[in-house]
Amino acid sequence: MPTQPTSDFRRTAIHGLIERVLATTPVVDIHTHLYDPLMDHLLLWGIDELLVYHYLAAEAFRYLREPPEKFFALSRTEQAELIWRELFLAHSPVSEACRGVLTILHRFGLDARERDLPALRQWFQEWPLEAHVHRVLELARVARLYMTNSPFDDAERAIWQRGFLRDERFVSALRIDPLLLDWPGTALRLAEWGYNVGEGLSPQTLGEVRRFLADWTRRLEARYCMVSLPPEFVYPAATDTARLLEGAVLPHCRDFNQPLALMLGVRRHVNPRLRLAGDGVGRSDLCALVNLCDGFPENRFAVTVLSRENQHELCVVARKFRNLHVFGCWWFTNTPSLVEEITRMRLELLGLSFTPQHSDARVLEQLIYKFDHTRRVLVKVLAEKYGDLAVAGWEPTEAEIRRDVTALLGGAFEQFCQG
Ligand code: HDL
Ligand code: ZN
Repeated sequence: MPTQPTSDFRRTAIHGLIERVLATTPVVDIHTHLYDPLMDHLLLWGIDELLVYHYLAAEAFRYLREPPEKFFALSRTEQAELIWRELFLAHSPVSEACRGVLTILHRFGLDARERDLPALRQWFQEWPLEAHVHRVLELARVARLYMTNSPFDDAERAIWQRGFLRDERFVSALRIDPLLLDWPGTALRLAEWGYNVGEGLSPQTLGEVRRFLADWTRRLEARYCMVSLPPEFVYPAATDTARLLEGAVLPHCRDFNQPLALMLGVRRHVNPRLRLAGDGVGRSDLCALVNLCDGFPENRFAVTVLSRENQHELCVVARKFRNLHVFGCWWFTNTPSLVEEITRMRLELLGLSFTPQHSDARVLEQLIYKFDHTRRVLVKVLAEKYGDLAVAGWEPTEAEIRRDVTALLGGAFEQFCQG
């Protein structure tokens, strides 16, 4: 009987295998705020946009004495200079958002230690966008990404109505927050756009809302509908939101065989003076999610929650309903300590039937850091889990690990989308 290698030796061997598989398996990024490069100037990229990202702005405001309004009156370049000074020069850039900027620069082979922002700016400006997009997706090993597309954004709506040659690496998702959260205001806009809707949610109006959703799903070739909802969201309820979900959005998703993505727990404009950086978080009542999954078994729900306190309960709800797919460590939970805690919990409760991360990137190059940091945590947690299997006598093969990782990095989500 050959002597069994020690469990430490096995764990080390498995760690190396997991590292190789994660480094070479492309990811499908299922939620971003990036845009097809041909959508005019909606796609943000370059060092100034990276530095003025609202995650860093929020952290810089904690050091600045001037009011936020004064910051926003500055040019992008001046805002970037100020954030660079406060978060990188006057204080060490230890936060996850700052670390992300350094990871990006490092992966491009740039030496941030020179602390020379003008030189960094010059480097980014030398690249034609098409080549830069290709290189970023290569470095991040992102096969394709899902955009957040809103017909309610005037600039974006005009681009879709004009039409453009699509880049198949940039997939569309239809964002419908104004429809579900501000029906009175949205009813006026739909009427302007030729949909015969009244403020009352009559069958006729709900039919026209479905026509609006169908028109835009076809125009965008959108793969799913998405909405973010506040902690106070409850279902069932005598609200416009509930009525529109039941009478228009969920029937639409069934008609188009698409999941509805719910992002729960965002408290908008906690400090409106900080603009995009001013949103907060609250614990959601996940009974609403139970009632939706239970009440609409023909619908599929892809769900992420913003509150750390909701994460365990979300896993338990997902164990009850196979029409629920859990995804991402969203926004304030996208920190190494919480990604590790949440991913370990999900593996232990859900096995491989979830999607650990999406980037939520707003600036192109963020794909590099968001997935570099995610892969590091995944290596650690997956090596631990597969090592546990090996110690229990179940030696995973490379093919099995590659199959599992492909599922975790977007494969399971796209299968969930197909129903
Ligand atoms: O609502 C959302 O999709 C959030 O991701 C917000 O866009 C938020 O501002 C964000 O960028 N979080 O990462
Ligand atoms: Zn987002």
